Amino acid sequence: MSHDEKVSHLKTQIIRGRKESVPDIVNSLLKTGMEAYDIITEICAPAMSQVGILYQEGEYFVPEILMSAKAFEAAMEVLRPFLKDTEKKAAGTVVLGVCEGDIHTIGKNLVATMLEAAGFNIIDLGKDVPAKDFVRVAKENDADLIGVSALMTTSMIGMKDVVDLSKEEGIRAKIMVGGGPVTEEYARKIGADGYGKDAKEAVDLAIRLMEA
Ligand code: B12
Repeated sequence: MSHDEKVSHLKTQIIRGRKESVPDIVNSLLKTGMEAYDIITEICAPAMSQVGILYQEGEYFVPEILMSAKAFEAAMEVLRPFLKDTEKKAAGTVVLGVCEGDIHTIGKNLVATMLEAAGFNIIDLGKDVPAKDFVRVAKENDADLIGVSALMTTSMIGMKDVVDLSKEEGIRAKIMVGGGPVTEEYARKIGADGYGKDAKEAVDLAIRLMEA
C-alpha cells in the first residue's frame, strides 16, 4: 500500500468504525516517518468531522458515531506515547473538563494529551462537569489554568457559569475555552481569557496565558 493509500485507508476505517484494523495502519504510518501529531490532525480529526457530517445528513446515528469514536480512540492509544516530549517546556496546572450536560470527550482528551506532552500537569474532571466543580478543584489545587470544552450549543452556555463563578470566588486561574460551536467572539463575550480552535492552539494559548 502506498503512503496515500494508507492515509485514506485509516480515514475510512475510522469513519466506518473498524477499530480492530486501526492500530496496524497507524503503526505502519509511523514507520513511514509520519509524525503522530500529523496523523491526528490530518487524518483522525478530519475523519471524525466527516462522521459529524454523516450524522447531520441522517446517514449515521449515535451507534455509528460511537463506533467511530472507538476507532479514533484506538488510534490515540497507539499515538499517545509518540506525542510525549522528553524535554518539558511548560510547567503549570490545568483543570480540564467538559461542560455540564455534555458528554463529548474526544476533543477534550486530545487537548489533555497535547497539554501533557507540553509539560502541563493535567487534572481531568471528565465530562458533564458543573461550573462549581471546575472552580472548586481549581481552588483546591491552586491551578494556573481552567480549560472548558463544549461540543453543543446547548452546553456551551455553561462556560459563562465557570467564568462568572471563578470571578465571584476570586480564583487566580485563567480560563480558556474551546470546542465545536465555540468561537473567539463567544469567548470574549463571556469574559474568558482565551479561545483555541484545536489542540495545537490550546497548547500555544496555555503557554501564552502562563507567560502573561
Ligand atoms: C463523536 C460525537 C459524539 C459521541 C461522543 C463520544 C465521546 N466519547 O466523545 C456520542 C455518540 C456519545 C455523541 C452524542 C451526542 N451528540 Co454528538 N457528535 C460527535 C461528533 C460526530 C464528533 C465530535 C468529535 O469527537 N470530534 C473530533 C474532536 C477531535 O474534535 P473536537 O471535539 O471539536 O475538539 C477539538 C477542538 O474543538 C478543540 N477543543 C475541544 N475542547 C477544547 C477545550 C479547550 C479549552 C480548547 C482550547 C480547545 C478545545 O480541540 C480539539 C482537538 O483538536 C460531533 C460532530 C462534529 N462535527 O463535531 C457530534 C455533535 C457534537 N453531536 C451532536 C449531538 C446533537 C449529539 C447528541 C445530542 C445526539 C443524540 N441525539 O443523542 C448526543 C449528546 C449527548 C450529550 N449529552 O452530550 C451535535 C451537536 C449539535 C449542537 N447542538 O451543537 C454534533 C455537532 C453533530 C451534528 N452535526 O449535529 N456525539
